[in-house]
Amino acid sequence: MTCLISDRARWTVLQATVAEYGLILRGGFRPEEGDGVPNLPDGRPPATIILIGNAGAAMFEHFRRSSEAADGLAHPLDRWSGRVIDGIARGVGASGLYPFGGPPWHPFQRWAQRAEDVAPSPTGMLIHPDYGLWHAYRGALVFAEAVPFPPRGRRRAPCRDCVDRPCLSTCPAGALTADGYDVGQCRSHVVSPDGGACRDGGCQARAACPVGRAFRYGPDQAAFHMAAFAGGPPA
Ligand code: B12
Repeated sequence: MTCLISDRARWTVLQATVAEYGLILRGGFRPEEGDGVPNLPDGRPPATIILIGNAGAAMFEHFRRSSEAADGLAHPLDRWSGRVIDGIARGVGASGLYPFGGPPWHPFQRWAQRAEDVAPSPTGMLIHPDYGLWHAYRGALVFAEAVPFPPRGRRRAPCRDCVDRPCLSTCPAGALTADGYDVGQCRSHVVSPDGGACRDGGCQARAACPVGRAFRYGPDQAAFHMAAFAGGPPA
C-alpha cells in the first residue's frame, strides 16, 4: 500500500486528535516478552503500544465540562478516559488499554519507562524532566501493526541531581520517607482533621518537588485526585 503521509505527519495528526481533549501522546514502544502486554483478541501479540496521558491542567479543563464529571456516578475520570480514548482508538484502527479497572493492573509505569524519558522518583511516581510529578497516564492505544512513533530520548532523570530531596521530608504525616510510602498512614492523615492542607492542596510531598512547577495541578484538580485517593480505590 502506498504511504500517502509521512511518519511524522501521522504522529502530528494523532497528537492533534488527543490534544482536542487536553491529552498528550506519551511515546510508544514495540512490546516484547516480559512487558506484560496482553495479546490481541485473535491471539497475536500487538506490534505497537502508544501511551496517552496528561500533564498540567489541560486535561482537567476538558474533563470538568464532561457528562461524567456531572453525573454523580463513581470513577468519573476513569469513565471519561475510557470513552474518549476508546473513541480515538476506533478512529485509528487501534484498541484501548487502561491503567484502572484492576486488580490486576496493566503495568503502565513499566510501559511508560519503555516509551519516554521518565524514571522512578523516591515518591513511587515517575518523574518527567519537564512535567516533574505533574503528569499521569490515561490509556494506551494498541495496534496490531507496526505504527511509527518518535524514538525515546535519553534525558537525565532529574532526581539524580537532586541533593535536598524535599519530597522525602515534607509529608506532614511522615508517610513518605526514604523507607518508602506508607499508604495507610497517608490515608489516615488525609481524612483526619489535620489533613486539610493535603485534601485541599493535594499531596504536599509532590508539591515540594522543584521540577515542573509550571505544570502543577490547580486546586480543584489536586482536591479531586486527593478525594479519589482518600475515598478508596486508586485514582
Ligand atoms: C495501586 C495503585 C496505587 C496505590 C499504591 C499502592 C502501593 N502500595 O503501591 C495507591 C492507591 C496508594 C495509589 C496512590 C496514588 N497513585 Co497510584 N496507581 C496504582 C495503580 C492502579 C497500579 C500500580 C500497580 O500495582 N501496578 C502493577 C505493577 C505490576 O506495575 P508496574 O508499572 O510494573 O509497577 C510499578 C508501580 O507498582 C510503582 N510503585 C510502587 N510503589 C508505588 C507507590 C506509589 C504511590 C506510586 C504512585 C507507584 C508505586 O513502581 C513499580 C515500578 O515502576 C497504577 C496504575 C497502573 N496500572 O500501573 C496507579 C499509578 C501508579 N498511580 C498514580 C498516581 C498519580 C497516584 C497518586 C499520586 C494519585 C493521586 N491522588 O493523584 C496517589 C499517591 C498518593 C498521594 N499521596 O497522592 C499514577 C502515577 C503516574 C506517575 N507519574 O508515575 C499511576 C500510573 C496511574 C495513572 N493513571 O497514571 N496508587
